[in-house]
Amino acid sequence: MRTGGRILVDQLELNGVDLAFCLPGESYLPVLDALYDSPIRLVTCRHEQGAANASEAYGKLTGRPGICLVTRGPGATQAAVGVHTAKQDSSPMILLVGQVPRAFRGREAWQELDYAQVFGGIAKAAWEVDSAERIPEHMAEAFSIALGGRPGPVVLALPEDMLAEQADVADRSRVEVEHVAPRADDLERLRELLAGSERPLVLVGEGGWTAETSRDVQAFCEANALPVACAFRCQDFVDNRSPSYVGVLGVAMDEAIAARLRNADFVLAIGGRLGEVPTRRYTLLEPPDPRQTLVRVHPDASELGRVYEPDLAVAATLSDFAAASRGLDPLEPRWREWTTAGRAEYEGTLLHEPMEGAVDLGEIMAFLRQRLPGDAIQTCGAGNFTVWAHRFAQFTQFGTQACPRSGSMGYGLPAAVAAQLIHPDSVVVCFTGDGDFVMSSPELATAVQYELPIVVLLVNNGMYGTIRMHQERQFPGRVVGTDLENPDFPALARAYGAHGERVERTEDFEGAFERALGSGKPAVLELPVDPERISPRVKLSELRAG
Ligand SMILES: Cc1ncc(C[n+]2csc(CCOP(=O)(O)OP(=O)(O)O)c2C)c(N)n1
Ligand SMILES: [Mg+2]
Repeated sequence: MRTGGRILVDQLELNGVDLAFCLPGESYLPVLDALYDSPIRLVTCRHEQGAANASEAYGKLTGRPGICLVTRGPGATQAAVGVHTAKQDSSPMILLVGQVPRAFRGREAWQELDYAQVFGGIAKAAWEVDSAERIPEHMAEAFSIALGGRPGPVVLALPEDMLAEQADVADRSRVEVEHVAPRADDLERLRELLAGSERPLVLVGEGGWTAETSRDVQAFCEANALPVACAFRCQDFVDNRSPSYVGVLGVAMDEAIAARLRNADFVLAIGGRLGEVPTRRYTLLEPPDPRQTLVRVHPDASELGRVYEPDLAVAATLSDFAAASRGLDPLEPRWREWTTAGRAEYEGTLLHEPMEGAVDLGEIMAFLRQRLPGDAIQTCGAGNFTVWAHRFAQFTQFGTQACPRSGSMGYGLPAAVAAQLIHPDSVVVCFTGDGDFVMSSPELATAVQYELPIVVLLVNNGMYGTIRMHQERQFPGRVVGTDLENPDFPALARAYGAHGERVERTEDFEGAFERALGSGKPAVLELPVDPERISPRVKLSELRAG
């Protein structure tokens, strides 16, 4: 006989869970108690937003579901942002929520919510487990749904009396996702369509990517001299130094890569969602039947015909497709010049315009490109500072970018906490803004408590810069709601027990960065920047002038 809490934790263990993020609540004490005896490392966060974002990042970095435990009502609603990101970003995640006792259900008891309803439109699936005996069955289903097809978040509500109940039930086995290989005739058709093209482009995105998938896709692209672009915040899917890599289809997209997608006559989209961002608001690829010949590869058949009508739809696990494509006889590339030109354009985007003020983010990013080891992990939230962080970074290994494709502020710090826990020996850099940082700064306490030496680079322009940029563009000079009065960030960092410094000049950055790494503690380096340079190629005064 085991309690519901014990049965649940046993299912986590046999599914290989080694780390879980929580904010405790009295609604799931039997689960916490079972974790007391478990090898699973339980990391206590300071806000459910942080716990949920950290577990989302765990799912993104490991490919196995991130586990998040929160209490009912207020805990669950605060965790919702991480569930939303896991959905938009196709990351496997399981949110476990305490629930009122079964006998009180439907009375709007204290902190009661109907989780299936609340999360129905956010998660991939959400339901309530109502007997301890069926926990193994429900957990197996939760893992299958989180990992299968297009990965995503699952929410399970756990009535507190059910967790305390004893049951005699056998465990299920570890959930593995079935691999679906592409059909031989699909590969043949792909080769034919590609052979008929002159300006092909391969586009890679989320949906069960692995390091092996990266290597195989890159080998396929290089063997055929094909240009490959990454979807927004999937920049670590291909080695950016490859002669085939031509850039990222992200927010603040470079004109050259936008034109390359618009002018392509053939697009092979491996994973990804062909969503609003990589298609630049559905203009570079026009729904429903784009001008480009479209080959769509996705493990989830329901994604294949979404928004766009492909010329060829291939339902396959991305790694199986990648391995099979690598095995295809290479074609004589009529597009070699097209690819070389794309590569040259990409290399051009790494050059930055000098920035106003004493701190030049382009220079700092150029330094980091040289300084950061290949396995360094970069995280961020949302804001214009990310445009520098993405545009001027070069990724060489899969699993080194943990950023929210959902564009959610507050993600970077908890994601850095998760990244450093998973990879204790890697350098973890969190790019953040003055607005973005304050949204999840309590997780600095988590980083201190668990002795995680993450380096936070905090770009301070004294405003919610992204929104100011749009505001000045649409309503020049009418500044409202976007100015920020900020705390003394280095002092705040030190108060948490972290290392804190303000870097006043570009030339001081290197020393400060080395001191941050050398401190062995979480570190916050504030970079005060001139608000005039609102984005790498946009000046505030020019926007205002129209
Ligand atoms: C949770 C959340 N709330 C609001 C927004 C809208 N938003 C996007 S960027 C941004 C400003 C971010 O400010 P900051 O971190 O200072 O970065 P900056 O743009 O100034 O570089 C806001 C408010 C969002 N993306 N996510
Ligand atoms: Mg700002």
